[in-house]
Amino acid sequence: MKVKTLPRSALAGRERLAAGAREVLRQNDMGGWTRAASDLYPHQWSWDTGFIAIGLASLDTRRAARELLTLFQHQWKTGKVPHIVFNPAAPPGSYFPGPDHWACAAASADAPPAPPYTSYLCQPPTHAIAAQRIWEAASNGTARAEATAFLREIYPMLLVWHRYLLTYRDPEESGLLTIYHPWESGTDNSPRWDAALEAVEVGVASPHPRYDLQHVDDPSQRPTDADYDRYLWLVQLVKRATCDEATIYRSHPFLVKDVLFSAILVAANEALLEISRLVRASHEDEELISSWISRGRCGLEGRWDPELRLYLDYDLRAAKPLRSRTVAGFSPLVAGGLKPRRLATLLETLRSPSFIGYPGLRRPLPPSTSPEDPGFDPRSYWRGPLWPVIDWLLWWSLVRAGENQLAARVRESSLEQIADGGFAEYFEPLTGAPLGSREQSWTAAVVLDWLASRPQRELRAA
Ligand code: 2M8
Repeated sequence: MKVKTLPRSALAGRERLAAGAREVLRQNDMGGWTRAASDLYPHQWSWDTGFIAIGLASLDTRRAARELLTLFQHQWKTGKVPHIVFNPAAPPGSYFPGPDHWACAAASADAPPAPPYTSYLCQPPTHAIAAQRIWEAASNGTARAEATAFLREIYPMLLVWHRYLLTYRDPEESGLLTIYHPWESGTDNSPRWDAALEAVEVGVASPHPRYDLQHVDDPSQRPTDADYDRYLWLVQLVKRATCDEATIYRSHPFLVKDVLFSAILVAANEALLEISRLVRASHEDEELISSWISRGRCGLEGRWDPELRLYLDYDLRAAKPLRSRTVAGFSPLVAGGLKPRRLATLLETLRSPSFIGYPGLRRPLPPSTSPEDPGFDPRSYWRGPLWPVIDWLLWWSLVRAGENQLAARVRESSLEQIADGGFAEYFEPLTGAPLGSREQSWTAAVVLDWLASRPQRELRAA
């Protein structure tokens, strides 16, 4: 099959885009780790780090490896990788809740030495996927040898991280992971969590500043004060439970099985399985990781909703599915291994007017929340806007599923959107307007990965 070459003007456009992406990552580089964004997010975030390392892999595999290793220096004794590692040099008043708010985590016997302080929540495990990508990108002799040494170093840390998730966050062995807070999902104010949050009785929380609102054009792009009341109350409850997982599991009012988190863990376990072979880990490790993959796929399959034709999260407290139509409904695509008929049905939903086929979309990309969902808001954060990082996950999953045409369309549309609107955190789906932070590291990172010889990879996978 012939690879189509781009006209000269398009190539120049791509080069400009790549240069812009490199510049965003350079500006946000704090020496060994990258802040999620220049003003809004001056710290290191866990799942952002995975995506950032994927982007850096196409520039410098050694630097990309360091990005992950820096994060894993702050791994908890339980294996948990904290959702934020706080930058001690960030100016006070730059982010709330900042290090002082979470400092009590240092009191837990499981916490790593502080400072720097960490949060006591976690986020989806993108890290093994990034580690595998770094090894793939290191193609010449020295870089390959270094990347193999890096895999040997990070493998045990990844293994205990995944083991933490599969034990503490899935005591039922359901294959689905429990989150304690919408921040753990990474899709903070998504309508996915509305019903479960509504049921939380918020007690007295101390007043909280909204520094985040200084860094966006319009407060409606961020979660509301009422959302923050709930977020901070849930943080306080985890604090009261002294971060003890069994206590949280018994007493916490927000316990939700998150399908996107669970699906990312399945994909990460596939990467970990490959890494275990590369580092010649034991046969028992291989068997264990393979069993985690099957358990995850099986758990996800049970969350299919034949009426919405999507996969749904599950509220453990209310003992019922959370019925909202969001991109998380496509999560098993990320996990892979779908039966052909189910894959076809799921792709029909993706192409339907509920998502990519919605009339009036600026580009054929899936809004984070379906415009047909009552919770849809085209400008509010995870309630409707398009997220390049989600487009990357979708593209990556479609390539893995052999759906190359649709994958290429997602990649091209998302690149076009970023070329027009810049390296924004998210975009308005009806107009394409950039929203949120303007120099978001993971947006730059996915652009770099997309631009690094992608058509060839799609053809190889075909
Ligand atoms: C957003 O979340 C943080 C809280 O963790 C915030 O709004 O302050 C989310 O988009 C999350 O997924 C992301 O990891 C983080 C940093 O980019 O920002």
